[in-house]
Amino acid sequence: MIHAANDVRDLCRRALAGGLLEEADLVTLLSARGDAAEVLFAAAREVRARRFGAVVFLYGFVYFSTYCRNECAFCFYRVDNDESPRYRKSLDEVVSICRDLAGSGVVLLDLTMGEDPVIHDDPGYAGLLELVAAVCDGGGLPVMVSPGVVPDEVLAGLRACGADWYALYQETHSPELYERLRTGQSFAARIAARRAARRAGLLVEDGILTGIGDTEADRARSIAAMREAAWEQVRVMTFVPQVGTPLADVRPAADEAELLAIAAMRLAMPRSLIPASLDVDGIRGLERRLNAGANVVTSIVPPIVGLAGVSQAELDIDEGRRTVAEVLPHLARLGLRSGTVTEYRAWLAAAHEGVEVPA
Ligand code: SAM
Ligand code: MD0
Ligand code: SF4
Repeated sequence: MIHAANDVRDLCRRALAGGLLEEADLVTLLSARGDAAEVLFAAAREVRARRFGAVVFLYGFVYFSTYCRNECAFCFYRVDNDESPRYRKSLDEVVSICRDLAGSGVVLLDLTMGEDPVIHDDPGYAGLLELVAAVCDGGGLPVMVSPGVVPDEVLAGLRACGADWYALYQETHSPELYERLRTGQSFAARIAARRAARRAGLLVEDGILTGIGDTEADRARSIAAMREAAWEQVRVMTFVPQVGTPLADVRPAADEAELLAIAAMRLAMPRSLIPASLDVDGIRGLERRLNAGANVVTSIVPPIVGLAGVSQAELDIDEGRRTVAEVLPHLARLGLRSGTVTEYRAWLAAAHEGVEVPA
């Protein structure tokens, strides 16, 4: 144990000095417990401070269609689940929600959908492109799109409409585990879609799930794979069991593995944006994730308008606790502040150029 704590300390020192962490080193970091974990979190905060200062970016989340043709084992919105709320917001509704979110102080709008057959069966994806164009024109903010796997031309179309980001999470970079999670969906096609998005000029977010049969070795492999690809944003979320799904009875995991993975990603990918999602444990889980080295808060959802989260469909939403106003005091308590749209646009411009913005 003492041996492990010293190993973690050495690895953190190496990372802070700019050295490379091998996959085996990542396993050591992901195995840290107690004091060793605290050392890791402190190093992750130091790396974040050097690159980003006190700035944290706040992202608005709009789940505009909850219909889906897929059957991901972990997801509340898988096709055959009749317990999940299904809705499809109109273009006007989405534009108006985005305008309100923009007014509330977020710096990005994340337009997310299930693989809704109405949208995916339209060969040109005209409806999706029209929606994204309307939000890009109307919201005045950078836009991320999370539509699932779409053809290469559609990725180019999204960029042409003004989107900055494509989010598509592999969940795991271990093919056998992937097959159990995203049953019936091609592992290779998902990887290829992210690559095509980059070729189309979009910034890319990849991510993993934990607490779902993954081991430290699986997570280390994912982190190494995401580093190799140099994705601009990388995330980890703890699996939240969902009623009406095959994994409904899995015992929910605590958030330690997620926190360790956030910190290990921060050391391995100092330049990347790393979210603390409100969609796992709501507002009460926020400070722990920021203390592990996250520098983005995602899943800020406007109350009242009937929008759902993904892994926490309702948690904190209607009570207005997933809002900018609720997030700000937590940032302040940790000596952090929310980044402005101007700061965020500067970061995006540099990322599109492939250069780094000095903190
Ligand atoms: N349908 C698109 C897709 O799957 O790419 C876009 C939705 S994407 C935002 C949904 C993501 O939320 C998944 O990739 C997964 O990482 C995460 N997620 C879904 N259900 C979850 C759950 N029960 N617990 C934790 N994370 C979950
Ligand atoms: C989140 N619920 O940020 C959202 C979602 C999709 N790009 C993001 C998983 O936690
Ligand atoms: Fe559909 Fe996405 Fe849920 Fe999978 S994770 S079932 S693709 S909404």
